[in-house]
Amino acid sequence: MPFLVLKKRSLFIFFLVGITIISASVWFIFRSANVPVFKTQAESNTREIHMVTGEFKAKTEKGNEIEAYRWDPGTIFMEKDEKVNLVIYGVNGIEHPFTIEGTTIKGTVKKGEETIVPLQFSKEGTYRLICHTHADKTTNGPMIAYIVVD
Ligand SMILES: [Cu+2]
Repeated sequence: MPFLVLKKRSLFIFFLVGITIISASVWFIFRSANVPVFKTQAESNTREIHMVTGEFKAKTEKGNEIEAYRWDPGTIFMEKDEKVNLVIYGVNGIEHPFTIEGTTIKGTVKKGEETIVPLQFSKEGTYRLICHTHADKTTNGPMIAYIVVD
């Protein structure tokens, strides 16, 4: 009898380990499909701020269609030297290649994908996140968000 109990228990443990490995692999595969711009380690002292790409659309009185792509939220706030992961989810628009003014940070946000942008500023100020496809009203913008660091 003790032998049988032991066998059942080890089978159960084997099953548990199996389930854990399978769910970890599924999680890992799902995560790596998201193609972050910069690889980053999850750190407990890194705050996450979420953003999406959106679109405003309207018709003028003459019947012309006008539209503007937007980062939403359009303004985010962070402390000087604070570590933030800006997680941008592409909803409207196929692609948004961006840079952050005054830095070397650049990347592309694609529809249906999440782009993770690690941020840390040693200087206070307002930094503009600019989409280069929709930079002003002539190109269905301005698609500019403001990162306020103080
Ligand atoms: Cu854009």
